[in-house]
Amino acid sequence: MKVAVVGATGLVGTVMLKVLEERNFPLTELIPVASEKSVGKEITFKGKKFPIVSMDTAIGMRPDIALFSAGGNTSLEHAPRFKEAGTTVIDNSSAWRMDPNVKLIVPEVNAHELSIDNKIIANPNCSTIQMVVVLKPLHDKYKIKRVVVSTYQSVTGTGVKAVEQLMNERKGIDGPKAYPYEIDLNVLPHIDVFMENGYTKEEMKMVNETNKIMSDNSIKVTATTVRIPVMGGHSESVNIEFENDFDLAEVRSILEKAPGIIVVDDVANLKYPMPKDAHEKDEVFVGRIRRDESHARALNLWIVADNLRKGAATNAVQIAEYLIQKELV
Ligand code: 2RA
Repeated sequence: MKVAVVGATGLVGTVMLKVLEERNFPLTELIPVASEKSVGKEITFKGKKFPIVSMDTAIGMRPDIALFSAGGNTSLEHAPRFKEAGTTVIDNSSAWRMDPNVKLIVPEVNAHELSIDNKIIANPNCSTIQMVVVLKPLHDKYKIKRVVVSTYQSVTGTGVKAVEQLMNERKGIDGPKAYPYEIDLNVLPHIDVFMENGYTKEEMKMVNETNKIMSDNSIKVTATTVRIPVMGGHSESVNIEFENDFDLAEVRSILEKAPGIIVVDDVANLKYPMPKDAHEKDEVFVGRIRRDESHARALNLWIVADNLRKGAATNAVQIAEYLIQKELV
């Protein structure tokens, strides 16, 4: 299995390489791809050195799978070229997510939709992935009517420059700015650009991607996405209104048995999910499970996951694993 990692030197690309190594992904050849300035440098994978190559060289090597994390424009330009060469592309950017001809996949939710014809597959937005992993088993049992979500997102979601801004501010030194305001000791109710309707693009991603992944446009979703000065992962406060009544103990049992979920919910002993505990893990952590006492059929949850792993790299690698397992590549 020849695998290209496009954007191999970026934050998510680096994590994808780490996840491929950790999960002993069955690759016979690794093709790291990055911008021209990195071509010729080497990355180490499983103790072996691999030269970083250009996009054209990688396409010419005809990989079986290409894991992309190189931005939307790069993906729009080059993913079709890999497809033409017979490669299956799994793309982390938002470029293809809402394309009606492209599958938007979270393996625990809708991997069954994949077929051998899907040669460009979209990886959802990190804040959407961790939420739908939890929504899916509850929707199957109780049918979700509406979701209200507020997120508390790590600066790692923005990238290296944002991490540098936070660390510089904590040290009291100046440096490059990823945000319009200080992020240390602050929160920014602003992720990505503002839209006509007053939502941000990040918020509308959560709305639109959730309906597509769940294959149910009847689910009403509203979101407020917020940037906070943490590193380990994204946190979300989620309120779910169901069509049907539910039993709290049964909800907990369903979540404890659901794929990809770890329930951490023992407030008597101060046990609840936190980004510092989710960091570098691949599961979605759920806690603070409780009835919404203001509504007969509503539930409150707290959901945390490492946005660079399950929110991006691990989800993409899990899609690739599924394709191999089902002989779709
Ligand atoms: C963020 N979800 O956290 C977006 C993109 N990674 O900034």
